[in-house]
Parts: sequence; C-alpha cells; structure tokens
Amino acid sequence: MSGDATGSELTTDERGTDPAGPETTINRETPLRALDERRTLPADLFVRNNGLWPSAASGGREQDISLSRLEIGGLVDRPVSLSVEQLRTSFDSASVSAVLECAGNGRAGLVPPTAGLQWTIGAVGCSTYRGVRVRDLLAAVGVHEQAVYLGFHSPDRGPAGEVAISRGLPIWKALAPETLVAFEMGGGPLPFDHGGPLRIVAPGFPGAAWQKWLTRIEVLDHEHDGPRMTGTDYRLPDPLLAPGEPIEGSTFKVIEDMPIRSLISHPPAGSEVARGATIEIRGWAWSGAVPVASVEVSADGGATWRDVPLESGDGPWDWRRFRLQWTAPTGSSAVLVARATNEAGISQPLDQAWNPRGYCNNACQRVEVAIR
Ligand SMILES: Nc1nc2c(c(=O)[nH]1)N[C@H]1C(S)=C(S)[C@@H](COP(=O)(O)O)O[C@H]1N2
Ligand SMILES: [Mo]
Repeated sequence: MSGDATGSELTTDERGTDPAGPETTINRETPLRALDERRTLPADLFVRNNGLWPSAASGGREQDISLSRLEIGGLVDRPVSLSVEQLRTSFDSASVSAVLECAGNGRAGLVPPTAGLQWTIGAVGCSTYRGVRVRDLLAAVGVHEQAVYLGFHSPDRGPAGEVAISRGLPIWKALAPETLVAFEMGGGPLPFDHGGPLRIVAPGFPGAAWQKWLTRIEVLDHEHDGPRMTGTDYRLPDPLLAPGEPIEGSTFKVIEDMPIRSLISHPPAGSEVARGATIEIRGWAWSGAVPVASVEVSADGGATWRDVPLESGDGPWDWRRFRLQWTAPTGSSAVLVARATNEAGISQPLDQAWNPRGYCNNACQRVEVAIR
C-alpha cells in the first residue's frame, strides 16, 4: 500500500528523460520534513512538469515568460490582453490557503501497478496563494450565455515541440470565489517553478487543473479538449473497471474533485520508539468539495481506532492538523494508520479501488515504527 516511503525524489518522467537541466522534464516530491509544516515553502513543494520548462526550447529559462501577458478570449464580448501589473493593480485581489495535490499522488500504492509517475505520498502540499478571482476577470470581459468551460494555455512544450498540457475548468468552478489567477505564493511572487508569473489556483480540483505559466484563457461552449484533457488522462472510468478489463475512453469522466485524504507527517516510517515512551502522532487531513469532518488514528494496523481532535484551518481549502499522544506498548513494532471522513460520511478506504491510470489513491497510509 501507499505510504511507507518518505517523500522520495522522482526525477524521471513517463518518457524516461534524465534530469540534467532546463531541457529536462522535472518531477519531484515534497520531502517528508516539509510535509510536517502547516505551509509548504515553494522550494519544497513537489514539482510536476508534463513537458520541458517553458522557453527551454528557445534557450532561456525565465526571460520569455517574464514578459508574458494574460489573454482572455473565445466566447466573450471584450477580449483582453492584460499585463501582470494590470492584474495586480486594476482588480481586487483575493487570497486562499489550499492544498495542491497531483491526481497521481499515491499511485505507487496501486495493486496491480499502473503506468505513470510512481508518486508515493509527497505529490501534495499546502500554501497560501494570492491573485485575481477568475470570476472578476470573466465579469470584466463579458461571458456569453453558451459558455460552459474554460480552456487554459501555456508555453511549455514536450521534447518534440508538442503542447505539454492544456487543461481547463467547468464554468461553475471558474465562477467559484476560491478560483484564482494567482501571482503570489507564500507571500512572495509566484516562483517560476510553480508557474510564475501566473497560474490557476483551483482548490479541490486535481493539480492538473492548476495550469502553470498561464498565458491564455479561452471561454468555450464545450468541455475543453486540449492535450491531457481527453481519453483516460486525469479521468476516472464510470463505472469502475477491474484490472485487465478493456478500456473504453468514452466512459471516462474528468476528475473534478479530489478525495478525502490524510497524511501522517510524524513520526516518519521506520522510526524507533522506546517501549513505554510517549510520542506525538500528527499529520494533516484534507478533502475536495465536501469538507473534512473527522479523523481517527489506529496504532495497531487498523484493528482499533481512536477519534483525534482536528485543529481548524485558514478557510475551507486548508488542510487540518490532527495530533495524538501515543505511548508505545510492548511488542517489537506498531503500524500507525490515520483515516479521515468527510461531512458526507465518506471515509478513506483501507485498500484502494484500482483504476487504469492510478488516480486518486486515498487509501489509508500505513506507517510502521519499530519499538525497542
Ligand atoms: N503549464 C503547465 N501547467 C501545469 C503542469 C504542466 O506540466 N504544465 N502540470 C500540472 C500538474 S499535473 C500538476 S500536479 C501541477 C503541479 O504543480 P507544481 O509543479 O507547482 O507542484 O501543475 C499542473 N499545471
Ligand atoms: Mo498532476
């Protein structure tokens, strides 16, 4: 199952590219020590690039994108091209603390394994973002009645020059108050690695929808069909398929909500605890559209559970701290498990239902510690 690995470094992509420099696709997890912090520093937050860094093809790493503007077009009355400065000064800004999680987080725990980056527990982090509400931008350009979806565009490309990823959001999420075109992260300018100068922040949606290096928003009268929007990409089959069953792309639906999940950020797997010693078991619980209601912790691999108190967060999209003081019993080891439940009564499963692309694995993490 997922979880006993500790924020490992993933530096190759599905194509097997080697990490070396800006010409390379970089993917890396948030380290476990950073996952124990309430806010993930930009330098620690996982990085998921479907292609090369933007402008790698033209030689520079940051210079092209720093000149970028945001265009808004498609089904609008008044198409615009806005500078980052105009976004900062001509619109109200809003801030949101939100969990960013790749839909493939936990994929390494799926049985049987699926293709794709073998993320363990660290394709996630929680930061505070500031930017302009997408709904304010849409109000400024005047959206036509037929609008149902936004398509996002960015300059990053794959090795053969193909568009790396172009995702979007349904209009209901674009109009939600938490959805931003962000220009700040953690109180500073949004760093290039995380999509600076401008990225989409879509709390509760999979990380894929948080388009980085955003340069164009297109208002559409149909679900966006850009690269990595269609087929089985960031989609789940409905109904679920068993391993080996034929894959029929038309039964796959865009993932619009991340599942209820928790993370034990302390103690690390493999820690040694003295018999009779009391330590703190702590971590985070988060969810998509339906808020977290409760967390239980087991120190015997899921045989018995205790309710643990949950601290409040900064608004509905923040992750929430749980803590439990635990005294190590006699025995040689213990398996710590956390299980979160949302307000609709949905709990994390102990074992994950399989899906062909290995998305949304929210099975309870198991952290084994040695008792000495
Ligand atoms: N332009 C662009 N935006 C992108 C991506 C990308 O490769 N290119 N990756 C997406 C995916 S799959 C995820 S999980 C998040 C990761 O954001 P991060 O690298 O800031 O952690 O960005 C999303 N936005
Ligand atoms: Mo992702």
